[in-house]
Amino acid sequence: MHAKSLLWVSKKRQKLSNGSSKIPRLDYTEAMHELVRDTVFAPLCGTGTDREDHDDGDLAVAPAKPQLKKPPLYRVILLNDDYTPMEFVVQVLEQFFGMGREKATQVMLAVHTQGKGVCGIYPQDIADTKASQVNQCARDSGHPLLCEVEPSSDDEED
Ligand code: TYC
Repeated sequence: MHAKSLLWVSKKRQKLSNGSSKIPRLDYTEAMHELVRDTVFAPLCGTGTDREDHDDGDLAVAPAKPQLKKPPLYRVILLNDDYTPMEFVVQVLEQFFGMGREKATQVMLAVHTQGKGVCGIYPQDIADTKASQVNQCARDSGHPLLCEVEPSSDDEED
C-alpha cells in the first residue's frame, strides 16, 4: 500500500476511535519510515555515471555499424515448353509481373527462342510466391508452363 494511504487510514482510524471505540489505534507512520529507509531504490536503466568513469585512453571510438542488411535477391525464371499458348504466357507476365503488353510479348518471345528467361528479381518470399502463383495458374488452366526461382548474384555488389 502507498505511504500516503497508510497515513490516511491511520488518521481516520484515530478519528473514528475517538479514544473509546473498539477499533484499535494503529499508527503505521513509523513502520513506513523504516520501510522507505530500508528500501534500495535501484535505477531501472544505467545512470551514465559508469560511463563517465570509463577511460577510453588513446582509442578512437568508431560509430556503430548499421545493423540492417538488404535481403538476398532471387530471380523468377520462366521456362519454355512446346504446348503453352503464347497468349497465355503474355497474360501471365502482365498479371503476375506487372508488365505492359509490349514488354510481356518481348519476354515471352525471348523465353520461346532461348529456352528460359527472367521475369523479375525479388526477395526470396516474394519470388517464391510469384513462382507458385504462376505454376498454380498454369495448372488450373491445363498448361504445362513452369516457373522456377534461383538465387541472384545481383545483390553481391555491396
Ligand atoms: N513455346 C510456346 C509455343 O510455341 C510459347 C511459350 C513461350 C511457352 C514462353 C512457354 O515460357 C513460355 N506455344
